[in-house]
Amino acid sequence: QPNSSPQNVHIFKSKLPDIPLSNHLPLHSFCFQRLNEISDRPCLIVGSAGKIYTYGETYHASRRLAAGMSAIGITKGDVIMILLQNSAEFVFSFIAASMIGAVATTANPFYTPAEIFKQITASKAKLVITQAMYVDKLRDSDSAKIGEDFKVVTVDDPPENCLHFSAISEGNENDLPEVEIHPDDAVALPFSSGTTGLPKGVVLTHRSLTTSVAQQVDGENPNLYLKTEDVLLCVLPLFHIFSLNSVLLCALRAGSAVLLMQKFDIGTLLELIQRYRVSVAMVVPPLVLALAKNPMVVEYDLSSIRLVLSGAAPLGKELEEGLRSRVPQAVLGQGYGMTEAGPVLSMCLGFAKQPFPTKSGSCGTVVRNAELKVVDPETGCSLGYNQPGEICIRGQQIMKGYLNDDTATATTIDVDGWLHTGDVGYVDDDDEIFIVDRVKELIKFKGFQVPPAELEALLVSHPSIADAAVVPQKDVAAGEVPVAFVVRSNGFELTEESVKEFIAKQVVFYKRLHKVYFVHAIPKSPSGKILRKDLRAKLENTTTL
Ligand code: 4UU
Repeated sequence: QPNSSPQNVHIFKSKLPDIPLSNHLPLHSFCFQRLNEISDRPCLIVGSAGKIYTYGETYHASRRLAAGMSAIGITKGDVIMILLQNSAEFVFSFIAASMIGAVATTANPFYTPAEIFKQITASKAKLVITQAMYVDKLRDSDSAKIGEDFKVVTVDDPPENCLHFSAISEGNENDLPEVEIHPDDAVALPFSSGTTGLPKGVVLTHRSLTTSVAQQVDGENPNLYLKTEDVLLCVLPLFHIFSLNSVLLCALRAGSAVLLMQKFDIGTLLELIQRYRVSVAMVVPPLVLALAKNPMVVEYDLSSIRLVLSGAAPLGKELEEGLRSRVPQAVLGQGYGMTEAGPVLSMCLGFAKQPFPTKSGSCGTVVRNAELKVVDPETGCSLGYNQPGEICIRGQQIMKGYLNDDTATATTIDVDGWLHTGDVGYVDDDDEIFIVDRVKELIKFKGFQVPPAELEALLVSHPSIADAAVVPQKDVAAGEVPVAFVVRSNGFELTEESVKEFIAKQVVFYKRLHKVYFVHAIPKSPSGKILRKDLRAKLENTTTL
């Protein structure tokens, strides 16, 4: 590595000064540090029920739950799975786990049984908190069994062999065990495929998350200035790190209110924004599309919105302009995150207390107390301003590593502590970051991760498929959709429909294949790696294949 000597590395920093970090605190203590001051302020607003929990109520509900979890045998280092849509119970469960030194792994309740079990098995979850309607998905596995390998708690009427939430949520705070929590202990375990391969557990420690939240909302001039009077829209799923970190944890730290919505429905969303005077909205590009284009929007009063933060996928300039016309009073900007990066790498400085001017299309500036560099993907050489290359990040917020996977960890975080994102971008003269491409395999459907390796493994398990490759195809509504190149193994009987159906049965809706192209061979490098760039180029150059 000719360029690994420090004098050759061009390091980009925030325009905001570094600040002292309170990242020695356990995550829950950090989030409720100002509890005495704000205990009567609204914390969680459950949109569907109109129920409001104050900061004091949220804190104590979490403590009682922590005591209850502990009473059924969850101890420090144990993993619990939260398999819920956005709800107060989700929040209590996450904080309660932190309070007893346990680790929360979050999963999409729409996952298929196979997808859920991969995560339960890999994380060795001892408790799953979910809704009764998802319990059937937890029954049909030989690898782990309800009652034997893990317990199940449902927030509604419990089916057979399951406990009701009240069995753990009414614990006695005085029985809460004293646990010593080290900043390097894990607190969250989201799953991500990273730059290559299958989904892996991403070990985020108390230090990672307190650092990341502080980088956003702490300091004299916070990068993301949130006030106690703010109401944050929480419609993005909390099982994804964007919403968990930049909505929930940031709001708690700042003392703002969080409006929880179980699922996206444009009418309900608009109605709730108007009713609760939502002031800050974290969104993904498909949601921006709805807000920019849906005719219903003009019938509602959105004048309370002062800030819109889009992330998880690229936001086109036209879309941003479309949204601007709907909420002209608001500051619009982006955040750029990656689960493994803790997750926030950069954020719009237009959100700061003393804002900086920013450009549309930018993903913001690297967060404070962190270092960012751009490297040539071929040579590893560090690049200066305006030169696109792979974005790398270093700081206390990044993951500790992948769970039980030293090899994957070592290919993602190098010996100097740089996390390689697999994203290609550049930093312009005003320190604003622009993402232009991706060198990793990952496909993003509306901001959701679709790991090609997972679909490829399923495809080649089909008796009539000899080889397969999955790549992204551009799509107006979803950003990208997964499409497959398939080599048949026996004649021509296999149809596109049957391949699509074969996959659809085994995966969550956003991983479904949108197109199947039958080919004679998958282009590969001499070492056997799929030449994804060639396949992507094929899609761009040909309208019909
Ligand atoms: C272009 O998507 C995320 C996290 C997003 C996030 C978190 C906190 C955004 C703002 C915030 O405040 O994580 P993953 O792991 O699901 O996906 C990571 C990948 C990135 O590597 C990049 O390819 O998602 C893509 N991505 C983006 N791409 C994330 N944000 C952006 C963006 N523009 N703004």
